[in-house]
Amino acid sequence: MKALDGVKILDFTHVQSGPTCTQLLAWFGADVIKVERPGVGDATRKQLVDVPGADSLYFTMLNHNKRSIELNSKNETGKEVLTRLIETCDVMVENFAPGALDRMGFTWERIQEINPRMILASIKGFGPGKYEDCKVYENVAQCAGGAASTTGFLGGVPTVTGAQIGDSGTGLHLALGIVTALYQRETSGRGQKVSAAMQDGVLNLCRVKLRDQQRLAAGPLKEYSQFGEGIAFGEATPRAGNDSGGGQPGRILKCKGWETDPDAYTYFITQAAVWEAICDVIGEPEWKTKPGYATPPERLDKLNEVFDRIEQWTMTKTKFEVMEICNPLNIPVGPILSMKELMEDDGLRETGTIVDVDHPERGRYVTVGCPVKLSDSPVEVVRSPLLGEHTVEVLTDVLGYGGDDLATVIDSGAVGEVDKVAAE
Ligand code: CAO
Repeated sequence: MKALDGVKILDFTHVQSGPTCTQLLAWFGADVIKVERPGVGDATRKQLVDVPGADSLYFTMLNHNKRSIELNSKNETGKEVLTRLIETCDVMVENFAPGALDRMGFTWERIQEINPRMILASIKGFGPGKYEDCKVYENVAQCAGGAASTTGFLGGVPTVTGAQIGDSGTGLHLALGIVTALYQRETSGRGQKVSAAMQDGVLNLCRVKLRDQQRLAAGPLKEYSQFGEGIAFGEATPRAGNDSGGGQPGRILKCKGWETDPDAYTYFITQAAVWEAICDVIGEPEWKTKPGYATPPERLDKLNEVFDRIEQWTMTKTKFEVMEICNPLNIPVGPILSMKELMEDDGLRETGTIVDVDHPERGRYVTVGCPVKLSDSPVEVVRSPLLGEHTVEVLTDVLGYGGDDLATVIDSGAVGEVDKVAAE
């Protein structure tokens, strides 16, 4: 038994934002049927290829637990099959460029006519307004949603983050919208349109930076390093390097081995509640009572001095030793972990967050499993489908095609090349 057992998803998504969303729904038990252009498929299948002839990791890591049907949605027979899929499914998810679904002839009005219980969930770059027609990729969303202007170091260029907050972040937002709409349908009996714009999703994740924008009106942001450095604030929330985004000052500090290991660093938070323990650990016990150091407000103009001193100590320890010493004292620290270290982390493997998957074309690879754990709906990560692997299965088992009907659809070319012998 899985949480979303019985829910059928018509997955018309591609690249990253939409597939992230439908992969989550598949992990929670929904039957996700990915509709792909015959002979081509999701463009990511052949992007950043590392094993010639095999689906790329970009595709496989975003499309687990789904079925794939090849279908030309611009061909008349293809449109008939798509119409039957809309009749049968509960949710249709898409992240085409603005207007693409309408141009196929499947407007929201038409979809409601076909199936009034259908939930149409869409990701676009921007919401309604002057940019609504624009195509958008990850980094554009990070720039337009406020992440880039607030990431990086003061005086440096705006910077994008490695976390895919525009694509995967918006996919997460959309997944919540979908299950919420499914829940409302239980009482309303109707479907609805669920929209998530990547700019909005990024801005939502940058909420604390909009908080700081408004706090600027009340004076300098004292927890930002630039305050202690005597650098005046401008009109907008500045880039704050690795300063903590909350009320407890924090920094990334060098650890033993930093000269040769680019990830020999720790994040160190000078949480007020454990200040005394920090003073003892770094060998500055007099700071516990010394005027100018004893309380958090007094320290705000001395953060560079305080963190320089803490760093003198962290540089004598590895990032894991810092963790071992500070954790029992309740001092919040965290090692900077590389992708290599994460991939080899036994704990993450035990919880199913890092998983090995076997694939017929590419062999074994590592992926990120479901990051949300439901105690009554365990997740088993199943490899991504090959292009059109389930075309006949979906036509027959899900849509009820058979005999001459099935032969007509296959011969029309609308569903790509299928093994006709097997289909019979
Ligand atoms: N059968 C026939 N045609 C199909 C099809 C199918 N099964 N699947 C897709 N197509 C067609 C679409 O109808 C569209 O045709 P038209 O341009 O004639 O309407 C065409 O394929 C291309 O679709 P697209 O415009 O969505 O794709 P693109 O590669 O040009 O743009 C992207 C990609 C991501 C920029 C755009 O889809 C977009 O802005 N999406 C919304 C925002 C988003 O999700 N961005 C994140 C992407 S992840 O970084």
